[in-house]
Amino acid sequence: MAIEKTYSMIKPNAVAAGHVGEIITRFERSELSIERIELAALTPEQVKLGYEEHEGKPFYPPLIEFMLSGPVVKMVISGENAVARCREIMGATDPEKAEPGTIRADFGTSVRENAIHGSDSPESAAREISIYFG
Ligand code: IDP
Ligand code: MG
Repeated sequence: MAIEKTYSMIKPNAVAAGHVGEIITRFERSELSIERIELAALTPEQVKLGYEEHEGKPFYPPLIEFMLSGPVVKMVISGENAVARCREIMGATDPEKAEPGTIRADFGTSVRENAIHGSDSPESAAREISIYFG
């Protein structure tokens, strides 16, 4: 199986609510490794590029505003099938539809404020690592 890297970030609502430790613990207890981690305020340029694929959708403007509303925790996560495995640990986009025990089910407060981001492919991961870590 392929060793991959993925980009993940704990979104502003989960940082503000004090769930960083619990979320990081879930990755530490998984077979994945946290390679890089940093608390940071994103720039508008980073968020617009990071969510470029959603430009023009009704949820895009409030999503950009939300992602700029407070600090996030940026992470590079690696391991076997890291992209898919990270998304399993995160759960579905809508916290109400996410499997119990996933990060989004436990810490997401709405579809928009769903606590965590994870890349959707190795290509997106490389692009997002470059956008967010430079
Ligand atoms: P993903 O984060 O599970 O990959 P995407 O479809 O790529 O989901 O959407 C990116 C982000 O945009 C979501 O994580 C969520 O924060 C937000 N989002 C997606 N769909 C909606 C929606 O219908 N309403 C509000 N926010 C949304
Ligand atoms: Mg996505």
